[in-house]
Parts: sequence; C-alpha cells; structure tokens
Amino acid sequence: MPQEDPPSPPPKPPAQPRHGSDGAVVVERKTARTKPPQMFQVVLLNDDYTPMEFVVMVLQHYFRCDLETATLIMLKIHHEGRGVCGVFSKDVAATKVELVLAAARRAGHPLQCIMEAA
Ligand code: TYC
Repeated sequence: MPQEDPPSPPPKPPAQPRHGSDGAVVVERKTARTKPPQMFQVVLLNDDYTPMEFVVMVLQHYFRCDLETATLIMLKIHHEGRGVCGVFSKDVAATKVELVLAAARRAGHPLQCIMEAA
C-alpha cells in the first residue's frame, strides 16, 4: 500500500502585536490560508492480455463511467498505452487502485493500475 505522508505541522499562531516607535500597538493581520489537498489521478496501463470487456467493466464499476465513455477510455489506453480514469483525493485514489488490482487478479488478468500526483 502507498505510504502516508507524515502529518503536516500545526498552523502557526497569529503574529503577536508589536509596538511602533510612538508606542502605538501595530497589529499585523496575516490571512490564514489552507492549501487545497493534493489530488491524484488513477491511471490504467495497457497490456496485451486483459480483455477489452474487462477494462470497460472496471471503468464502469469503479469509475462510474457510462458505457460510451468507458469504451472511449479503454480504446485510448489500448492505442496510447495509458489513460486517466479519474482524479481523486489521495485516500480515494489509493483505494480505487487496490480495488481494481484485486478485481483484476481475481479474474486472472495482468491489468496494471497506478496513481500519480495530478
Ligand atoms: N490491449 C488489450 C487487448 O488488446 C486491451 C486493454 C485495454 C488492456 C486497456 C488493458 O488497460 C487496458 N486485449
């Protein structure tokens, strides 16, 4: 399973008020910014053995594609070697990869599925 990143440090407390040359309190306001979470794309790789129908089923079942979209993505992978199935938070992407690989191995197919920073 992919390793988790260490937890990020807690946010710094707001800057302390300081005193100006005339003794007045100078308040420095810093806007608190929360970065959006890093997103990950789940990618299927082509191989010579996994049946096209199985890849279409995977795209429909695990990535909620309709039949037409699933078929287009499968053909793109078949012709170009790889294709993005969706973009998710880290945990969701990791779970999708695990579920797809487990389904492929159960069915006896060598299908490869990876996640990469989007
Ligand atoms: N290339 C496979 C075939 O000809 C089909 C295939 C498509 C396999 C996409 C994997 O991710 C894949 N049967």
